[in-house]
Amino acid sequence: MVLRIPFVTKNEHKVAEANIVLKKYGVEVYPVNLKKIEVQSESLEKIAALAAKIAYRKLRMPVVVEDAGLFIDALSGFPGPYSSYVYKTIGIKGVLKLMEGISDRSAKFRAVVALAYSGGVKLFKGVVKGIISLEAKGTKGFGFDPIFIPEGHAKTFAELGTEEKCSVSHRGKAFEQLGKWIVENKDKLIPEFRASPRVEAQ
Ligand code: ITT
Repeated sequence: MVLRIPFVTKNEHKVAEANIVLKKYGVEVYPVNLKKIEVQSESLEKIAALAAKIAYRKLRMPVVVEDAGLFIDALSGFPGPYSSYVYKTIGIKGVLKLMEGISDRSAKFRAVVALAYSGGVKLFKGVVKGIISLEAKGTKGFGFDPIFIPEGHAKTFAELGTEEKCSVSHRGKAFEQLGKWIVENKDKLIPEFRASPRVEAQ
């Protein structure tokens, strides 16, 4: 039996990447079209936890949300929690421009996955270190993938492709932990799905 859990996100890439990792744990997430309430905060943990809590109140069944961001060392962690806004405004070109002439190109992606259920909110975190490339390369993935080269690789996430990205990525690591936790705590979650009238809601 596959345990299907709603994932509040409008980003279908996140869903696909999560499912690559969750498959081996007998878990699958599916996107739900619910507004993800994002508080203004510098903390991905706070943003994800509160969004999950609110979604749980609405859905009344275990639910997952994720907040992620790109943190560039030379820019004091910018864009961090503002990654989505920065991507939509100045975009990849703008970030490369900000990095012009900067030799320290180290950066990291962070992801915080929040699972809300009757027992509260559990957080699962993942980080991947790497560097910002000198130019955008590759067509796979989404967001800042074309300018992020993970440690130990010579290619950007957008050149590597989803499977390889997930084996090292922030999201891959965070969802790995979620999968393990669910396997160990299935007894706590399954009764809640049974009790919910909206178990198959999508
Ligand atoms: P939801 O909030 O609906 O889940 P989103 O794409 O807006 O989707 P975030 O708020 O977590 O997600 O935004 C983080 C931004 O950081 C995202 O829009 C991307 O630009 C970037 N980002 C996060 N993870 C990424 C990844 O794996 N690869 C490339 N860029 C990523």
